[in-house]
Amino acid sequence: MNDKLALPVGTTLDRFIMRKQEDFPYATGELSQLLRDIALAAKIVNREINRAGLLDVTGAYGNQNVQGEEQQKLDVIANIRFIRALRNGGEVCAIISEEEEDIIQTGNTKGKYIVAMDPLDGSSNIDVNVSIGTIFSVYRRTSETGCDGTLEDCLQNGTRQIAAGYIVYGSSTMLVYTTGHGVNGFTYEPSLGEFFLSHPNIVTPRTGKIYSCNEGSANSFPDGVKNYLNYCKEEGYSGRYIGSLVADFHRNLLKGGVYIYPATAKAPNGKLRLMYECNSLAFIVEQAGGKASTGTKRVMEIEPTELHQRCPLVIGSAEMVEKVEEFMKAEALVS
Ligand code: AHM
Ligand code: MG
Repeated sequence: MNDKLALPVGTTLDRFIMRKQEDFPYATGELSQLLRDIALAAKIVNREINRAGLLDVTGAYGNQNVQGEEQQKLDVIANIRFIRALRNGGEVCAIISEEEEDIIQTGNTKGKYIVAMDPLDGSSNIDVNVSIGTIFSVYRRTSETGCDGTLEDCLQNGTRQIAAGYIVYGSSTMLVYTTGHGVNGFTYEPSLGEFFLSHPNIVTPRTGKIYSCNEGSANSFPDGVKNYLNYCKEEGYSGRYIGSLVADFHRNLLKGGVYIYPATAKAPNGKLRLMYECNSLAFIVEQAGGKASTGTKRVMEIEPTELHQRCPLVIGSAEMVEKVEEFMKAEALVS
């Protein structure tokens, strides 16, 4: 018999989540259920994305989201799928979504958790077959159960996350998540309809040779970032920018690198959203040994004041993020 056939099939996401639950002595299984609900929605969204060229789901929906950006049909579909899965699961009382201005109350007033999510990030890439992703963070509510989630429940800083993850819909579909005990990655096997553990205990390299930013906006980057980009070129680093945060982040997480979306003239506070883009990836990168900064301070320590707040983001290999901070600091001293 072929030796490979004698090997076990592998660890499914469900089994992994169950095993991890046993590591927490008082876990009641609610967070495990919540993670499984997210995985279920991810499978459904993955199916829709894979059919994107065949069905009439690409292109603009003729609507704009709360940030005034063009909403794609798949954004809307993904938003509906994730909300439905979380509502049906029963563990989540309120959701913040990039696609909706206000807090979404699920009606599960007994739910202990809050989810912040970008249901489909990088959506301008859908029509051209480029990787896109879902990003999420989970918080425990601070208010008593029995009523709707409150604004205070939703506006907790990133250090209070109890789980975060992303799904990258790419050459294969992967779900990567942390509950604060390291980072694990699962690859989707479509014929079996299961995610399998493929990247256990992800540790990001201390440094790398990839920098990722939209250099088209470089004229309006802070001088510290401009100087850092010159340094990257002198060092012979590679520039890699997909324009899909999850995909750029995922590559840099595995290979080592830094992703930078600083303040620009067009986006004076940066473009990316604190609650469901920056904080979620910050938790993951820190758990993998990397760093996430605004260029001057740790992202996860920002006290949020608005649901859709933006912040500059420098994220990736620890030494590269520190180097950007050094350049920013040097420039602040000069001016
Ligand atoms: P979105 O949430 O509207 O999809 O915007 C976020 C995306 C990120 O995925 C990506 O890194 C960034 O916007 C690209 O922005 P730009 O085109 O300004 O480089
Ligand atoms: Mg987004």
